[in-house]
Amino acid sequence: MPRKNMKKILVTGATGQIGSELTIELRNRYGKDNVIAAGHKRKPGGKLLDSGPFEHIDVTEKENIAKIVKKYDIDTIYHLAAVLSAVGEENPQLAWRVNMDGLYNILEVAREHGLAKVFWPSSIAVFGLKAPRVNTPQDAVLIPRTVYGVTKVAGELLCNYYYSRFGLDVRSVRYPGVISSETPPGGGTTDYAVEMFYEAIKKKHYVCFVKEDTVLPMMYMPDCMKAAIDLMEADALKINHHTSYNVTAMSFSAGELTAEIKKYIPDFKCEYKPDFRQRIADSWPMSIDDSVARKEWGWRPSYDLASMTKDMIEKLSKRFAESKL
Ligand code: AKB
Repeated sequence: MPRKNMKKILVTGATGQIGSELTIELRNRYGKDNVIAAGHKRKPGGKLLDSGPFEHIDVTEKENIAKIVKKYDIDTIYHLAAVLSAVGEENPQLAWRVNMDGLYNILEVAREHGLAKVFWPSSIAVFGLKAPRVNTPQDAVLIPRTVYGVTKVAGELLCNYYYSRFGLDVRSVRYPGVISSETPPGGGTTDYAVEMFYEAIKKKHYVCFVKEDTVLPMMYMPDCMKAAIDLMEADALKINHHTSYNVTAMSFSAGELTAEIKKYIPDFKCEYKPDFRQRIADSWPMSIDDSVARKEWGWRPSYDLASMTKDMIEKLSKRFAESKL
C-alpha cells in the first residue's frame, strides 16, 4: 500500500543487476508512479517498463539529471549507475567518468534542488592489500588496487563531504558480491558466482575465472535490497557513518559454491581457469565485519549459502523451463 507523505524516488542504473529488482521493490512499497526508473545503455525489461515511469539518463550529464528531478519533483535518489571492477580495469577512463562524474553530478543536483536523501552503493573494492583480509573492519586502511575501488573510496569521501559541508543526507553500504536470478550482473569480479548458477542449469558445465579456493564475501538479492531500504528508512540519529557501512551475509570459496550447486545438479562440472580477475579477487577481503551496521541501524541478513543456493536453483530452473515451452 502506498504510504501517506509520499516520497518521489529516482533510481539511476535501473536496468542493471540491482536496479532492476530494487526499482520493483520500491514501487511495491511507495507506489508505482512514485518511483522513476532511469537507464542509459541497457534496454529496459518489460517488468520495468510496465510497472511505472522510465526515463533515459546519462549520469555524466548533469542537466539531464536535473531535468528529470524537476519533471517528477524528486526528493530521493538511489544512484546505482556505475562501471564495475573488471570493465573498469579494461577501461579506467570510462570508470572514472561514469563513477566519479556521475556521483558528483547526482550530489550537486541533490544539493541544488534540496533533495531529502541519496543512496549510493560503495563496495568491498574499497579495500586493498593493506587491510586485513579476514573479518575486515569498518575502519580499515583503504588503498584499493583497481580504479573501480579508487572511485569507490573517492566517492565515499565525497558523500561524507556533502553531508558535513552541505547537510545532504547521503547514505551508503559497501556491497560484497551480489547474487541474483532476475538480471545478470555485468563487468564485475564477483560475477562468477551468478554465472555458475546459469551455466550449471543450462549446460551442467562452467569454466570459472577464479581459482577454486578463492573466497569472497557475498549477499543474495533480497538482502541486498533490504540493506539499501533499511538504511534509507533508518532514523537519521542512528546514522553515524556517512562514508559507507560494511555489510555482508556469507563468505564461501568458488569450490564451496560448486559443491552446494552439485547437491541439486549432481553431474554439474566446474573447471577453474583464472584470468585477470583473479588478481582483483586476491586484493579483496575474504570476509567482512559488519558489526557497526548491525549495531547502528539493525542490519541483519536472512540468507546463507544453503538457503540462497536453494532459492536460486528453484527460480532459475522455473524460468528456464517456462522459456523452453
Ligand atoms: C564487482 O565485482 O565489481 C562488484 C563489487 C564487489 O563491487 N560486484
